[in-house]
Amino acid sequence: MAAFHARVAMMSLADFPITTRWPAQHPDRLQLYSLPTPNGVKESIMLEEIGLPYEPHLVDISKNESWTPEFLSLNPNGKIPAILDPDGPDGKPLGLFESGAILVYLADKTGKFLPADPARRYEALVWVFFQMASVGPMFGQLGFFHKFAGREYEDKRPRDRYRDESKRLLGVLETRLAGRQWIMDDDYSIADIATLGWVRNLIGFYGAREIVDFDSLKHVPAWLERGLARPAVQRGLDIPKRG
Ligand SMILES: N[C@@H](CCC(=O)N[C@@H](CS)C(=O)NCC(=O)O)C(=O)O
Repeated sequence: MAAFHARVAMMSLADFPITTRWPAQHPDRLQLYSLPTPNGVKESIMLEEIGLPYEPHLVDISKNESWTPEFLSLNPNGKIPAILDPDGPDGKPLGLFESGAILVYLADKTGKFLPADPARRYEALVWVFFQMASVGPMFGQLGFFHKFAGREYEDKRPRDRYRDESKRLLGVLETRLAGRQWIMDDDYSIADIATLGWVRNLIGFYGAREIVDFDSLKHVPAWLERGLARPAVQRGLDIPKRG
């Protein structure tokens, strides 16, 4: 036990294999390993919003860089985003993956964008989990079957299934946002940050605007516009810059 503690205490960023492939120019700053995809931009938007100094590293998933041993040493699930915070709990470095967990960590670290009141905190987390477990996976599958390789499949039932489920989820958001500026009323939160990029991507890059009847909605489009008007969101959508 004592030996373990001594080892942890001595750890610096250089002890994390990911830094051999993506070296830290500023080892005192939080390191972000990402790409501006709907999951990746959650963290760049959050980091821009909170103003914490950080160093972004581009992980090119089209070149399978997230499956390299160096990346897998930080995220065994082989997917962006991941972070390494040199100043984690007790001042020790902390590595994290899973975009929702990273958002919660950054919110707790800075006391921003997650309500402090316990009941409201859990309510906000419900919507973060709703994005993580439903919006992201369903919209992502619709992207595959509507825009990417799955488009060629003759059998349209998978596409239709994810289209219907995506539409249904947009309806849930529509109801939640009726009479609200943000998902948590006047509190812009990590629930919005988690979800904005996915809705933008669904109707933009995935080209699914018509098939999910986006223009029949009122509150979701207005919320999206409000979100996209935030300067930190605009900056975050382009970080790390694609090579
Ligand atoms: N549940 C994960 C999902 C992350 C994820 O799916 N990342 C995608 C990009 S948006 C990725 O890295 N894909 C690369 C691959 O699968 O090869 C999270 O939220 O962090």
